[in-house]
Amino acid sequence: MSQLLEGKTVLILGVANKWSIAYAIAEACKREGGKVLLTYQGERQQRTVEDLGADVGASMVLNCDVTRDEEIGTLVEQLKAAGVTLDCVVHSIAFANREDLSRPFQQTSRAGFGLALDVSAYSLVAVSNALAPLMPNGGSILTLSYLGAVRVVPNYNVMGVAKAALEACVRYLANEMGAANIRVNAISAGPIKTASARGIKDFSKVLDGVAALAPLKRVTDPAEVADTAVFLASHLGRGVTGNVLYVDAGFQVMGLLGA
Ligand code: NAD
Ligand code: IMJ
Repeated sequence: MSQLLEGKTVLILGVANKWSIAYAIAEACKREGGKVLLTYQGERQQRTVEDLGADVGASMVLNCDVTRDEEIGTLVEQLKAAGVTLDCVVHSIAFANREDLSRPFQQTSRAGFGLALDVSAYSLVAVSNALAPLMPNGGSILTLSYLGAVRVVPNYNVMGVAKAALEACVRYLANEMGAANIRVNAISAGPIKTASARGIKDFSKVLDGVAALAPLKRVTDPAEVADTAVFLASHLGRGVTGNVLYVDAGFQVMGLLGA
């Protein structure tokens, strides 16, 4: 069987541990013959991500906190120095203050709003602009979104606003980068039990609700998100840009829930 990412190099930002959606994407990229490079957020994650990198044959595992322009700059310099060119960049990063994901949305502070949008939306713009020069043959940029971008999901709050901004960034970036044959898309994934879901009030109920109500009558498996990421990164995705693809067991098509 031919492999979909043979000869392609994929940089993946957002692996924290083996449950990360980004790690499932790294595994799928490796399976399809892609060369995988990983970044991690600060020293605290270095060891874990280096170990996971070894499991997917990552040739480089580099530091990058996306809120720091100088760290994005250093990342680019390290890649350039190693003579790397990229075919795909996966942005699988989000953060909001925990208190902003539990108290009423209307109480969101200016600082909390800024932080959520900086980490979860602006970082896609910064990373895309910095890495585009390393994609001389065109390529595919991919980010992860959630239904809370376009519908009200209890407690998602400022993250929903950040994901709405992220999806708009995808469209504006896709328009500008298309001339360089760089495609920009988002996958809107159904709820998955990762570190970013840990401690979220009633998350088990969210999963049970989706399993009961979604057309496929089950929750989303990270490997399904990863296979769609492979499609978008590969030649098969060459006609798709500026899009948000739902990989959510069909949940988003439902109008009346529970009927
Ligand atoms: P995760 O916690 O494993 O991944 C989030 C990643 O963001 C971590 O690796 C973390 O280090 C990184 N990050 C946060 N702030 C950063 C910063 N300043 N610089 C660099 N990296 C930073 O959880 P996940 O569920 O795999 O989340 C990945 C993406 O998928 C997120 O964008 C999330 O919103 C999205 N998503 C998750 C779900 C879900 O239910 N788990 C559903 C849809 C979309
Ligand atoms: C997160 C909060 C509230 C409801 C939620 C989620 N639902 C889902 C998520 C229904 C599916 C997970 N998700 C899609 C995210 O994007 C999570 C982002 C996130 C999670 C945390 C938890 C820990 C923390 N800050 C966070 N910032 C962003 O301190």
